[in-house]
Amino acid sequence: MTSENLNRRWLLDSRPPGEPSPKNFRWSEDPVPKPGDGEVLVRTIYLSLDPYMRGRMREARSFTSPVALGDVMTGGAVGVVDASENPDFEVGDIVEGRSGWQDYAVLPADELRRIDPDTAPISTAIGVLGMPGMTAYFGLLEVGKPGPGETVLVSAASGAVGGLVGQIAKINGCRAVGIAGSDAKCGYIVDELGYDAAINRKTENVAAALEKHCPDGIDVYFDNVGGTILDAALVHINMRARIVICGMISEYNLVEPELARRPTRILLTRRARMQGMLVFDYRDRYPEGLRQMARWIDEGRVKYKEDIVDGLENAPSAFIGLLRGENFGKRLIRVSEDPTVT
Ligand code: NAP
Ligand code: FER
Repeated sequence: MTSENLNRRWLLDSRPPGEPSPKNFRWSEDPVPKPGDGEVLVRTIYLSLDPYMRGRMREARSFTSPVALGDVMTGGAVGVVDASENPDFEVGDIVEGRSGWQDYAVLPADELRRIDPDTAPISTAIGVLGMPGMTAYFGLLEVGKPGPGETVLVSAASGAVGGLVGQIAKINGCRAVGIAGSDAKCGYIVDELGYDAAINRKTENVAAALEKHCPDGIDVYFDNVGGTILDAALVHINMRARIVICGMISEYNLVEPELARRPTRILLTRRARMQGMLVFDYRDRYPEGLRQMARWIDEGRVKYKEDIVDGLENAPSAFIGLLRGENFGKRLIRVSEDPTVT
């Protein structure tokens, strides 16, 4: 799938005002770069597609700088070392790093994580055993602080983060209720992941369904979507509830933030805590989180679902589809053949 002597890349060509279009991305074929002293050339195998990439397309700075116009789109990836000018890495090593939307990237060795292909499928390094997994783990346990018998509500509940949050809630003895965008996703989270109830946000009245499925109210709301679903959830929060503001995907493509009146007064009267979380704050504790998630997978207590799209050329349409909710599980691009799969 990759070319022997060219680096195929997706560059940011323009900034979308609302929903991104394929026209915002420019395809480019450039020479394969050479690693300098201490650097490593990595060939991409799996490219992660994540909602935060919509933020990188904006001019505003957030947890990191925006992608400059004409630069390659940023993104985490799993790849194989193709050439190394660093004694710590050999050709053939599997690594995770910020390669971006391209076949090849030169990266400093200290920004690479070595991946053991015998521990788990290597694609998990950008999923359950990577950034989304750590978001679910630390977001729920450290910010949500769920207690046994409590009700945990999760939105985008079949997704890369949400699919894991519900399972970790169950491991902690909670009642887990998920909101998802199709009957197939709702069936999957109850039948496969062990959620106690699911709400289809497209066919059900979310407010009425929350009343029905959270009869004792909500103690932890793990919010991935913001907007009207957050408003509906707030109405049902209990005294001293914790609301984990993980993401607000329903608002990412809005041209202007909706200025509707929001029910934030409920936070006051219920002495609830609504707190933002950024996974990178827990970087120093990733080894603990990764060890625990790997153990749960081995024990069969945590399952994960990948939504793999073949071919780097399909990255823009697959990303636009992710923002529309077309993915079912952690969306990633298979850029080149996985050498660890036989
Ligand atoms: P994901 O859940 O695998 O995919 C996104 C999902 O969002 C879609 O499948 C869709 O699910 C839902 N969605 C899309 N448009 C929506 C809308 N208008 N209203 C409601 N739901 C909508 O993605 P992910 O990687 O796990 O990310 C989930 C959230 O976590 C995102 O908000 C992301 O930005 C955030 N995040 C935050 C951090 C952090 O450090 N704070 C780290 C990672 C991710 P349904 O079809 O089921 O509705
Ligand atoms: C994400 C959404 C938002 C995410 C990070 C952010 C890593 C951070 C935004 C900011 O710092 O403004 O999915 O994932």
